[in-house]
Amino acid sequence: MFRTRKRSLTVAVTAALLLAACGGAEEGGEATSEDALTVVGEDALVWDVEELEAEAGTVEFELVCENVNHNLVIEELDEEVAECAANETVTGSIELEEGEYTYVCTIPGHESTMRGTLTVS
Ligand SMILES: [Cu+2]
Repeated sequence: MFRTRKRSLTVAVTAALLLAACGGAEEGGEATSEDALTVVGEDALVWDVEELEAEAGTVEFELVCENVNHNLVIEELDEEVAECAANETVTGSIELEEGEYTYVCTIPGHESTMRGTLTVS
């Protein structure tokens, strides 16, 4: 005789709630015209923030380099605001009228991925 033994399989479904608490990835630029916009050039050749806002006039940047050199250029004006060596933090400023600008690192190999939009109002 052939006996089939039935086994009751209890599948415990554990609902894992993965709340990715991405620290600090807020919309970076609530700075007033007095405050510097902080931009970090990360080792993966990306900016930590890709959208910034500022008021027209003198716009100040704080540029932080992780372990790779970067610069910050306002592409539309072809003007370099700041450049930093590895593990360095520098500041720089530029006069900007209202408009939308692209801040880019022009170091060869960085330009395609290190791009952000700065809205000046
Ligand atoms: Cu760079």
